[in-house]
Formats: sequence, structure tokens, C-alpha cells
Amino acid sequence: MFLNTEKVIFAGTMQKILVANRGEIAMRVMRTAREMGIKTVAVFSEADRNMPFVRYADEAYCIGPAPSAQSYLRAEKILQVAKQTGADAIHPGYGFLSENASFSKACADAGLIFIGPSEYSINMMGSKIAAKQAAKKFNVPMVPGTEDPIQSVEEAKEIAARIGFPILIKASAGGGGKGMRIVENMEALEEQMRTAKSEAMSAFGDDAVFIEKYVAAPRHVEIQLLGDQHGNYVYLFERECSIQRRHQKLIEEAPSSCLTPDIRKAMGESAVAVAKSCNYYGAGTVEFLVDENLNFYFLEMNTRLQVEHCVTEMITGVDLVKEQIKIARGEKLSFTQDDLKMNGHALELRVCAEDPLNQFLPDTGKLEMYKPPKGPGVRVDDGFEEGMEIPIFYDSMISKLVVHAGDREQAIERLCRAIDEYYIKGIHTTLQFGKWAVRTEAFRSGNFDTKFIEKYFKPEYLSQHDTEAEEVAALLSSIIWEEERQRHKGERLTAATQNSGWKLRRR
Ligand code: MV4
Repeated sequence: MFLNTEKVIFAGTMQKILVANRGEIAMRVMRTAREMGIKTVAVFSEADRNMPFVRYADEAYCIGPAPSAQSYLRAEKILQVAKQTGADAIHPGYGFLSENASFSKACADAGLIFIGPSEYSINMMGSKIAAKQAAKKFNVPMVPGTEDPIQSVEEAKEIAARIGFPILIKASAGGGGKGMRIVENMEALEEQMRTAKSEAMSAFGDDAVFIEKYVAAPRHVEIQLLGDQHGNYVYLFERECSIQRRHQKLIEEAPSSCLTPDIRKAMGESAVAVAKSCNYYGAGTVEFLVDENLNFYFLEMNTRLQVEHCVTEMITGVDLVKEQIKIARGEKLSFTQDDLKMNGHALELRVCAEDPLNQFLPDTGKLEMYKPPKGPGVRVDDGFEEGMEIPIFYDSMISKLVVHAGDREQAIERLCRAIDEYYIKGIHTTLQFGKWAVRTEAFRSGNFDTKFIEKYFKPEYLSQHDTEAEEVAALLSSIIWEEERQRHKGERLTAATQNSGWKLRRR
């Protein structure tokens, strides 16, 4: 189906990288490039002119209006800037062009290094059916179902009868939760099948679907891996990503609280097998479902650096962007599986401009105040500054708050401390949600799954914040009233009203 015609690249040195992305991930990539003595080129949309990543780059070029389709998704324009500036490589970050097989090829055709996998690997893993067929040859465990496209309703009924309801119909061109339909019984199957196919056709231009047994309330655990262009692979353990909403992850951690060393090793080796099945090189992530008996099943592979890569960096000490660059330059991995050890525990909270009190709907506005937390074990990957507007054109993530500590409990306490230090005014964020989540019994015990938010979260749990604000408002008005009263009486202000301290509390 896909032809692997690609030649292995041995580039030798790399002098200049164009970062085809924005915000925190553009900053993240450029920081490592700078540490490696590599120059950077930023490309930006008209909405992003004043963003820190534009200033941080050695050179920066506007590539079009705010909408991504007219800026960050314009492959030819980005290639043109790369050519003009003499860049020898392009880092796509995540989203935008990062998993676009044609863009990987277009870079190669233009004599540029795409810092990511080949066109072939992206195509193969982009088709969920091709990915399952490839993985099956390597005995990677999969949910009962099919590795071939379903041709007819009759065939679907036969499969459903064999594996039992509920089943999931998934689009081959889908992924990340897009194009899935749960079917509860035989009666609903025909209708759901038709809808699934027509949705897949309009969303992806490909109506191929396959069927899997529906695993209710699984955990989502993913394995980070690296592969070089010489056939060497390592896995960098797992990330637990079960705390998500609408397929948007909110909290990630490494390691997972549910795996045993044996299962971790088995999953790591399965992930490497998936990578080998498509001749993968670069950084990649293999997603698994884990059921309550710790059976694990291959779901899909993400052929990019992921948002949550930081927790892996914290526990392994590996700079994943640096490794991506070295692999793209044609170098061999400089460490083996045995060299890798997990150290401590890391948690990441995605700080999004969303309102947890209003169904996590995106909140727009100005970052009137923005003070990130600091101190031991705290890493904040952000891309905005105080005073900036959060543009409505892109995703709602403002920053990632990452903490690292000796063990999981200390990491939880550290995250709560960092959330308390984090001061954002002007927009609603997921900060207080994060504090609530990691303090729940379910999270602390490690006994939770992908249904965590719908099972446990009620907006009322966060309204404590508002009560506090009301208390402060009441306190304030009483102080002002007292000051006024004393003035009218011609009295000098008492020490108590002078140093009432409410200003210092910033609330
Ligand atoms: C599933 C599943 C249950 N059973 N497959 C969602 C994202 C995409 N990678 C696959 N997904 C799922 N596939 C079977 N056979 C449940 C999900 C799923 C899910 C997976 C991981 C994290 C969150 C999720 C939320 C809803 C559904």
C-alpha cells in the first residue's frame, strides 16, 4: 500500500533550524537548538507578531494571516522561507504539519531535513488499518476485532456476533478519538455503520472503517520511543494520560501508577516492535489501552513529539528534542536500553485558557497578570507573557506546568504548591481544576481511568475559590468603611487598618 522509497539521510552538521510552529513548543525546540549551537528561524502569523518565540529566534518571518490554513499550514511558504534563510532543517513541533507525510517528503525533495519520521512511516501509522496490519506481524497485542476494512454490513454483523457488544466502529483515517462510534446492539449496527462511513468520508476523504471490541473505562498509557536511522531503538518508559476530557489530555504523569516492571518491559518491547514494523526513526509514541487486569492493547502510534514529552524528560534526563535533532543528522543513538533508568516521578498539568466551571469551554481575553511559579523541581514551558491577548485562532493551551520529585506523593504536593504560586489574572484556566484533581482519593490512590472527569468532577468543587473571593471582598469593604469612619471622626488611622495586608494577598 505504501512504498518505502526513501534514502537514509546522513547530513553531518546542522547549522540552522526553521521551527514551523508557535508558542511554547517553538520556544522548547529553539532552546535546545541554541544549546547545540544551532541557529533558529521562526515563522509566525500576523496574530503572533509579538510572541516571545518570534523574539527568541535568530531570525523571524511573517508567513500570513492568523488562521492556520493561511500561515502555519502553508507548506510551500514555509519551505520558501527555509530556502531563503539557508536553513538546513525544519522542526514541525506538534499539530500543524507535524504528521503530514507529504510535508516530510516535500522537505526531503527540497534538500531539507525534516526533523521527524519519513513520509513512509507517517503514512503507515496515519492509516490505522495499515498500522494494525503492520503491528500484527510483530505479535503486538490488539483489542479483539479486525485488521481489515469492513466491506459490508453483513461482515460487520458477523464480526460483532463473534466478539460481542458493545463494539467500536473506527475510521482508518481517524485517530485521537476522531471518527469513532460505539454500537451497543445488532439493531443499531447498520445505521451506525452507515453514519460512521459517511462521517469518515466527509472528515478524512476516506470511508474505510474497522471494528474493535469496546473496552469500557480503560487507562490510556503511552510509550515514548526513539529510533535512529540505523535500526537502533529504545523505549523511554510510559506516560499515564488517562485524565482527559473530549480527547484533550489535562494531566499526564510518568511513570504510570498502574504498571509493574514486567508489564512496563512488555509494553516497551511491543512499542519498539510497532516502530520497527514501519521502519520508524525519530521520536514517536505508541498508545495503548490498559484494562483493569493490566492487559494492554495497541491503539495507534503518534509520529511526532508530543505535548506531554516533558514528563518523560524529567524522569529519564533525556532531552528528546536534542535526540530528534541528532537522529535527523544521521547519528546513532548514543545510549542503549540498559543505560535508561527512571528517576523519581513527574506530573504535568496543561494550563489552558478554559473555564472548568463552564464545561471547559475556551475562554479568551488578555493575560492581565501572569506570574509563573518557580523553585525546586518546577518547569514551566510557556509561550505567552503578561499583557498579551490569547488568540482565538489556535489551541487554548497557555503553558505546561511540569513538576519533578522523588516520588509520586511529593510530586503531587509540589504540583499543588506550584499551582498556588501560579498567578494568572484576566482569563479562566485549568489551574484550580488541576489542584482539585490531584487531591482526589482516586488520583492519589492511582485507581482511576479515562472516565475520571465524568465520574468525579463537579464544577461546585472549584467554587471554593469564589467563596474566598467573596470573603476578601467583604473584608475589604469593612476596612474601607472603617477608614472612612475614622477620617470623618478626624482620627488618625490605626495600625490595623494601615497594614491590613489585603493588598499583599493579591486577591
Ligand atoms: C478505544 C476505546 C475503547 N475500546 N478502543 C480514543 C482515542 C483513540 N486513540 C482511541 N480511543 C479509544 N479507543 C477500544 N477498542 C476507548 C477510547 C477512548 C479513549 C482512549 C484513550 C484516552 C481517552 C479515551 C476517551 C474515550 C475513548
